[in-house]
Amino acid sequence: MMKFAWDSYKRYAWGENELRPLSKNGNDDRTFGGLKGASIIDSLDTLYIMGLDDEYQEAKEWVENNLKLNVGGEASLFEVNIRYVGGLLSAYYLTGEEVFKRKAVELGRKLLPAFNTPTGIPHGVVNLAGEVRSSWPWSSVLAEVGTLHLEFVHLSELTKDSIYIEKVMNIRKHLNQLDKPHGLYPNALNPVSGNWEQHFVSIGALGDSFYEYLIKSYLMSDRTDEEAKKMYYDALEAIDKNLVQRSPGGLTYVAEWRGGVLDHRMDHLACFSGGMIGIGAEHGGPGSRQHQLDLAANITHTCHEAYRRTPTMLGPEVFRFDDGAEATAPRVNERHYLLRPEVVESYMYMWRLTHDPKYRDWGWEVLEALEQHCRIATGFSGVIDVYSHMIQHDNLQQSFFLAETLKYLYLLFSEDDLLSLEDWVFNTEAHPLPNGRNCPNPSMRSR
Ligand code: DMJ
Repeated sequence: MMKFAWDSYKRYAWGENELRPLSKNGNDDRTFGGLKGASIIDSLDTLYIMGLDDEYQEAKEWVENNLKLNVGGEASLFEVNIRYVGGLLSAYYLTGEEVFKRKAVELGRKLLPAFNTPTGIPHGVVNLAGEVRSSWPWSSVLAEVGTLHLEFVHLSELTKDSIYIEKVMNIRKHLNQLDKPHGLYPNALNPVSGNWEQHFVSIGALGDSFYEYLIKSYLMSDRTDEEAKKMYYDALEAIDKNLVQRSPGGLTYVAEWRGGVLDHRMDHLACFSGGMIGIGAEHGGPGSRQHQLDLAANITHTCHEAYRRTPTMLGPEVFRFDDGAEATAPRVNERHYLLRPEVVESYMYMWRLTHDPKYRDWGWEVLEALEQHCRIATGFSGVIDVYSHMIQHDNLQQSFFLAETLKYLYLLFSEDDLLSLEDWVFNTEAHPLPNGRNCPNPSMRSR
């Protein structure tokens, strides 16, 4: 599947950010400013661990000769960090090739102007030409400002320049000292005043990877980062108390919170939380371990149900638990599947943690559904309505499909020592970074 996705991208969209398989061309969305080749950067480590050596060499050569960083354009700080910086760092740690480190560091430096705000809470958009924005038309998003830590710690380690760590520690300290409604973190804050902008809380879109980076910062520090640990378990306790619900049919889900009122829906994005809560369960203290493992398993089960209750066996973008809905998507505009990874991500973590064969069975179901409904002659594509037998494709092979969905599926069916969870921490785009004991010394030069 990876080879087919790669060959299709190469054939129709080489050097562009993503493949549009129906129209057989590239996707020139401006998320990355003037940066190109997002699918190549996102694929480097996947190709490498899968032993697709020729393809990995093509990708590496493209980075050496064609990845231009002296580009302008307004880019998403979050997306450039998780895909480009994370992808290049991970390729460096896996292969030891200096070119990846050089490019990661050069790009990391270009992200720093985003932090020139009165509070140091970065703006979500960064001008890659280095121009500083004079106004902040939008608020900063929790998941975006909270999903820099893993990569920035490594940038400081590699450059011996503490500026990156200082930037992310400032964000963390700021978030830590803010008042939180019921201990919950709202999803938006103002980079000028530093205050919350509204009281919308979610572990799906806009919130998700903030929580993930807290527990992973603790794990990546070789379990020394006590501040991250405390913030994670406090946040999880508040989520458990205020957001975790049980449907009439017995499904556990994590609702959203709008100024104190629960919205009984879950984003597909929120399904990453099964895996996150699973890897955190080990470290929260003996009293909470089993409870957190059960919560992780129950959420993962619910996400599987969201897939199982569609005729395509692919899950919708949003599923609801109100007006008689139970992990289904009554609204037509919430029924798409974008090749997202979060459900197989949780299957992979839960498999590694429990070795319960059901997680491999569930992963296989997804693999078959992808082959049946998302594979077309010219690549893989998302689908517009997972409840329809008449499949309509969305014409996009997302770069995270190569970085995450296929990598997590591969790891689900590999031995546990391939990118072992002891030694590696995956960034939110599934790019593995070495944990404290191995950091920053490249330790996996052979597969
Ligand atoms: C990825 O880019 C990352 O996993 C991010 O944290 C959330 N969304 C996509 C995949 O769905």
